[in-house]
Amino acid sequence: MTPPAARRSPAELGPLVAIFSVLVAGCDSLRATVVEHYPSGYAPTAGAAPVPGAAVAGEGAPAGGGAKLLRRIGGIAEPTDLAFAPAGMRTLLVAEKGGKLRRFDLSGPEPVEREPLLQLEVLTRSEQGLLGLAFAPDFGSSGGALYFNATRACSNAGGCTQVARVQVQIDGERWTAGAPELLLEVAQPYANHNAGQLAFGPEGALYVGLGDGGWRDDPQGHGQDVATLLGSMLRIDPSRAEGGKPYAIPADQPKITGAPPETWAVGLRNPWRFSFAPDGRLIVADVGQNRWEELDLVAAGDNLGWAIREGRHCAVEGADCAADGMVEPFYEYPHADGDASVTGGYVYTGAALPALAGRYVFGDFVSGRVWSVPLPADPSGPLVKAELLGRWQILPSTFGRDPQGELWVADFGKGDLYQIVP
Ligand SMILES: [Ca+2]
Repeated sequence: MTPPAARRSPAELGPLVAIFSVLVAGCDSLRATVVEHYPSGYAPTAGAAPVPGAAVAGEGAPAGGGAKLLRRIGGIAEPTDLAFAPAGMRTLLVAEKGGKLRRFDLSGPEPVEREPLLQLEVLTRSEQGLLGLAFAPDFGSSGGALYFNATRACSNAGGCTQVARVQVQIDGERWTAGAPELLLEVAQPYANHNAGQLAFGPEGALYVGLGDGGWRDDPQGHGQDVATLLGSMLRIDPSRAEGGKPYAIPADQPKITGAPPETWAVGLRNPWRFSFAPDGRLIVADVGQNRWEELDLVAAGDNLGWAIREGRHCAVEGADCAADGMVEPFYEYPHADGDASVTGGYVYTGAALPALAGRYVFGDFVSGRVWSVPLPADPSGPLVKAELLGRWQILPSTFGRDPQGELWVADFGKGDLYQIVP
């Protein structure tokens, strides 16, 4: 079907939908799925759009007490990440794909926007852009280091993932950022699967997720090639410089034969979002290709299986795809009924939705469904079961968790930020 002119095409929706245009080049059925998923709601005037300030229930019969979306902030251009400053600072930073880093004061009943903190020059094709933010663990009321992950111009024609930091100074309501200091640069062969998340682990090291470098079927084999940083989870200690690099390698880094010292786990396709559970375990939502989206509990040195495995299945049907030595997901869901691209979230640690206590909340970027799952003690056991919170006419590009443990979700398409409420 052809969408009416008032609706945006997948390409216009930006990188995370444009991926499907890229991925499904030659696969019209999935392209059609993406387009047809938006029968309404993507024109700004569509009647189904949520009302500002009102909580909007999702479609379906959510288990576990249900949830609604309360619109807190609008007018963001393609939000890619939400970073809440530490407790007491009542500040939210919002990354826009185009490179702007916006700041909101949450100390009053309604968010108040302050001066943008940064406007970075970034590449913006497909899944490129300003993609991730992380406050240093010791960031405080006088400021500190803020890290970002962005695809930027470099000597490589495909662009480079750059992980960099800026020093932020806070003087009352005024935040100022110094010049970016480059920490890590990785050439990207394609404009998709650039991953994007940054997060500090409980031990204080910085985790960087890198996708397989893009296109489809991992044509350069980065997923299982441990010698490349692509297709891997990296872990660095940016609090000190060592060995000629502006960061150090943590002393307990896993030894993966043939891998660069930054490598912490391998076999990832596109770990767009990941986070840490309260017990310290790393939860990665690895975006799938043809049939399966997956959630992984990842430990040091793990091989997550891409591009041999997709979910708990062969990535290529009928291929030799034994999962020997690979870690399988603890949850997977198929591409069906509009579901096509997982967006990882957080374990719920808030108080407003007791039914979600201790459960991991995540969504699907294409269908707008949001679910929760329990975290199993043994991730290699039977797959856990998900409970649907609801389905909304949103493109959930990222979740955020505020200092109270309440969850937010960003709609990439319309640029609204919602809080998940009872
Ligand atoms: Ca996998």
